[in-house]
Amino acid sequence: MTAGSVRVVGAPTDYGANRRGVDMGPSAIRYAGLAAELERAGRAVVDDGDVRAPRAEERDPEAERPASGRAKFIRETREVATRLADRVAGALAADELPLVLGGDHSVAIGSVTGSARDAEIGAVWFDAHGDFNTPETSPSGNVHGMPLAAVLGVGEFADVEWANATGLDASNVAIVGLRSVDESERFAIADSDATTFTMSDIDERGIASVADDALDVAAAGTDGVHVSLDLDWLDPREAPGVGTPVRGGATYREAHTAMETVAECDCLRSLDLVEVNPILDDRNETAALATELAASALGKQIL
Ligand code: 6HN
Ligand code: MN
Ligand code: MN
Ligand code: MN
Repeated sequence: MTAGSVRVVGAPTDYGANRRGVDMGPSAIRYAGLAAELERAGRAVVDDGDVRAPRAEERDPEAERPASGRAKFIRETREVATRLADRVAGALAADELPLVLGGDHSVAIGSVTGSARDAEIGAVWFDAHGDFNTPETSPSGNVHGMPLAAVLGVGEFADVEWANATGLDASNVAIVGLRSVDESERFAIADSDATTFTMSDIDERGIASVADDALDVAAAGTDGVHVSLDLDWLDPREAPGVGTPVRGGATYREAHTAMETVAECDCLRSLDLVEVNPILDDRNETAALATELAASALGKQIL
């Protein structure tokens, strides 16, 4: 399943989040040595540059409004998601593995819809958050809290065609590492067929077993799995450069073990590294960690 070459695509957005700076994530991750690290993992790397993303300052966040509720910069999110989906689908058609560099997590609407365009896929979401809000339930109006609901067509997203991933069924979605879920989001997750693993599950069962189960859920009956790695899945002590840090996250070793489980699954179809915010980071260490984790997911061996 795992394709040989990796095609890197940056999506430099920050309007899906409250705090500015995550649009510099793609540069920071490249600067941390992504290509060299992936080459050490035995992968050929093609860098496709960045998709064009409008600057937040030039746009009115409420220029376009959802039918109800709030979704700031939804028009800009659609522009980027549409462009990114084409790039991701193009890489897959060329038998390459798309690696998307965010940007805030709203970019995953593009990577997932692109990955699921011509295939049945599953998805594993490594995240402190559920990303299951809709414009109606969102406490913030920030679209980075909505991408899973969007691609699954939850609530008002049912009618938002550009955001729905045709080849993804909620029964093939697993969320790993949950520890910050909004009240209304909780019901939406419970109502869906998605499988959830909280940090407590990881504490009790160990990450190897949890990651293995999550990948089984996602891979069952599909053509491959999209892995969306939100760096805030990790504990803020390991990954300080994120906009919405939550204490009590995965450790450095747990994160590597999870990504090694991804490599072993031999089911990886596409990968996101999102929410790296260089302004909030400490000497680019979160970006460096993101490159290391990508290498583990793509099969880097110690010996
Ligand atoms: N992320 N649940 C909060 C919200 O505003 O909807 C936080 C979302 C964070 C999303 O980190 O990708
Ligand atoms: Mn997220
Ligand atoms: Mn998150
Ligand atoms: Mn299916």
